[in-house]
Amino acid sequence: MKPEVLLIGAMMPELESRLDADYTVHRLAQAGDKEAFLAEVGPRVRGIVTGGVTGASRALMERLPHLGIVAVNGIGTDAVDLDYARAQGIRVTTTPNVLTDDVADMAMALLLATSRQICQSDRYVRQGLWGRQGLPLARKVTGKKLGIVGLGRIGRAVAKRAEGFGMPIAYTDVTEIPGVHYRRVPDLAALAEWAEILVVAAAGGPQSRGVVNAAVLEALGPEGILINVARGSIVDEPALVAALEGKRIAGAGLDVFVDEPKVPEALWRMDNVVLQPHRASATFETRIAMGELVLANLAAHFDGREPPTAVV
Ligand code: 8YV
Repeated sequence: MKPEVLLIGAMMPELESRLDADYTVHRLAQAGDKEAFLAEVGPRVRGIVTGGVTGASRALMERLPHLGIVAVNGIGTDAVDLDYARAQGIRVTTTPNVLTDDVADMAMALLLATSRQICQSDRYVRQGLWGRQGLPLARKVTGKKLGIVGLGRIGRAVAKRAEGFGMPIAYTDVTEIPGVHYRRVPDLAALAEWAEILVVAAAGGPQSRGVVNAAVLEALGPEGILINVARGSIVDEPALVAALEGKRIAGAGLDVFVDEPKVPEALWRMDNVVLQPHRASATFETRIAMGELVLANLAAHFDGREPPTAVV
């Protein structure tokens, strides 16, 4: 008998085929009446496969009395009720390390695209405006002061790349990060005041909710650029829109939003904003590696072994 798992969101077709080979997979996204679907399959489900944003709420886990594992196809656990999982003895696994480079690459891509007006200039060429109309000058990247919010694996990978651009680097984190030579500025507004570009690379969740607020954006200032590749919840989104509208910051490069896939429409119209549909880990190579880890965690759990990348 194959163990039964609930798939929330999609994985690459190759990986879903492999999931189908070893498990009976119930696809929540394909269910018309989700309530009825969960009432029917819920008692048989022993594992959840979900994304970093979709996670697993307490309300969902409560409907699955034989749930033993939540395998997150991502690094973020802010959408998983970890306390409930811990209390119920439910394993939670993530896919660390394999996506670090891609997310840091995306931070640099957004940083470059926003500063150098790559998307705006691309639109200018496609609209046939070259030769007929001017374009404002862009902002230099090399040598700009970079503030990093959250110096975990991804934050450090961003710093490493930024060193190649000759950028002085400082960071805010809850503790001093050992083994790095970057300056820690514990107060986020002070970091923003110093920085010319602020990259958000912290974990989501209640401890970071809204910490990039109006005061931090004010401190970043009218020449400053905000990049977010972490979680939309870390930035006070209405305050960000207001800061951009009021030209209190110069621009933003955003891969994540508070209520995905909803993106505030005010941002669509802004030329100084570069938008991505939460795609930082969305490369072929990385999604394969993430999926392999999901499968390895599930296999270990159902074989009675320790999952390789468990967080609970
Ligand atoms: C993924 C993420 O896009 O790792 C995370 O926490 O948010 C992203 O890498 C997401 O998990 C896709 O399922």
